[in-house]
Amino acid sequence: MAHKVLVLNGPNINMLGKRQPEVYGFETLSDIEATCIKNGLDMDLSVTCKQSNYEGELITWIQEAREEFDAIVMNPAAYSHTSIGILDALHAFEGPVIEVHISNIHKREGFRHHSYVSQRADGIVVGCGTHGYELGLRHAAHLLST
Ligand code: CA2
Repeated sequence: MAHKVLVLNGPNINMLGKRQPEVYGFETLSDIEATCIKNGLDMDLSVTCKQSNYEGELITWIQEAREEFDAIVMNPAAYSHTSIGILDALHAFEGPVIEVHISNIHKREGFRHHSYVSQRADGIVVGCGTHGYELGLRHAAHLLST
């Protein structure tokens, strides 16, 4: 049976393709989600995508994922740099967690260089553009198969 992977996106990712294309490109969240589902099929993964601008909603979805999903691929967006709550929720999730950032956060402002989520992540994809989601899914598939 296909492994189930939750692709979670945090605040402002719903604005992709509408503003700051020089940083994040022209793809929209819908484009990214459609590509994740398609790539997932090629990797024998059943992918579900969710996005929220609310920290508590993301935390609830991570808690619920314990029952439903085998892995999480997450772009926590700005909450990467601030949220101990999301880190704690991810610590309670037992499967692989892959952190994705579209931009190279280490080339940007100092406040983006640290991610709380990285303390839990089993893999981190940074600065590969939206292709990073495919790389994250591929690594999740690899970890789930070994
Ligand atoms: O590079 C990434 O993927 C980020 O997680 C994107 C976040 C940013 O806060 C992180 O530091 C790095 C921002 C998400 C998109 O924000 C937008 C804001 C306005 C217009 C378009 C996108």
